Amino acid sequence: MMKEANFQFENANNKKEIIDSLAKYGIAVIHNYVDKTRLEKLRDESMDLLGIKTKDRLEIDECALQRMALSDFNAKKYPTMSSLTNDEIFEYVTKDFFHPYSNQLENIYIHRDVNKMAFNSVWHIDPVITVKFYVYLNDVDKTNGAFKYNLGSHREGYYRLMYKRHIGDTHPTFGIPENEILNAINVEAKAGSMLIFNPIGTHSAGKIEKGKERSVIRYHYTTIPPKSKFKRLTYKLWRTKFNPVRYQGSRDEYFNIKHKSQDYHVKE
Ligand SMILES: O=C(O)CCC(=O)C(=O)O
Ligand SMILES: [Fe+2]
Repeated sequence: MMKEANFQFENANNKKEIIDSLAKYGIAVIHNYVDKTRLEKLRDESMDLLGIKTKDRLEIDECALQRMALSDFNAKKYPTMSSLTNDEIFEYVTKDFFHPYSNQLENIYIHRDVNKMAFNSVWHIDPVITVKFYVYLNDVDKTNGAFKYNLGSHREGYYRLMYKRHIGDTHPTFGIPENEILNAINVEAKAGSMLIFNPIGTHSAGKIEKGKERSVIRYHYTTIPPKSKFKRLTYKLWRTKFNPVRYQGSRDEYFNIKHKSQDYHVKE
């Protein structure tokens, strides 16, 4: 365990350190980011939205998950949820994370898990490149679903993901065996705390004891890939030294080099 790892912050003032933490550890935690007034509103709007039966709403026992594409999200009806993303930190982090490519807020997720964790409670990496902003709506500790992250695993995660892409494995979530997890941390934090994380690093939702619950809201940002009509044709040249794929890449490759493992050619 990297005990000295500094991925936790008391406020969002030191933005550069926050992005450096995201690059180094795959996660940055800003404690008590959302103040009480905003938190109350965020909670009310989330619970209201969570109650609506949309086509993307999932429900298991008392747990419910609402997943919205930004195009389905009514920003006027949910002003606090929507305006949170106007905070400086969102643009600062996403700009840096995807540099030099453009990015978009693609999805918003809200979920409330009661008595158990219904989703995402095994160690896994997500199958796409995103950066997520994730707010605890109640106080969270190890007994009610503290988020778990394997520090630093996003660097190899990127290469895992590219390997999966290149062998054509498009499974929705890639599980990682427990015995490969070397630097696990639990994010215990108060309501209003914000986690910013890179989900190609190995992570998991924590377990929830009976009688307890956890509510969260998550904003998922993705890149917007440059378009190329020749992409499919030229893919065939992938293993040759003319390798056009190297330059075209895929959507998964379009984010800042500093969030990937940086190797170089060793001279011997
Ligand atoms: O609910 C959680 O704490 C885990 C969520 C998760 O796996 C994700 O956002 O990719
Ligand atoms: Fe995930």
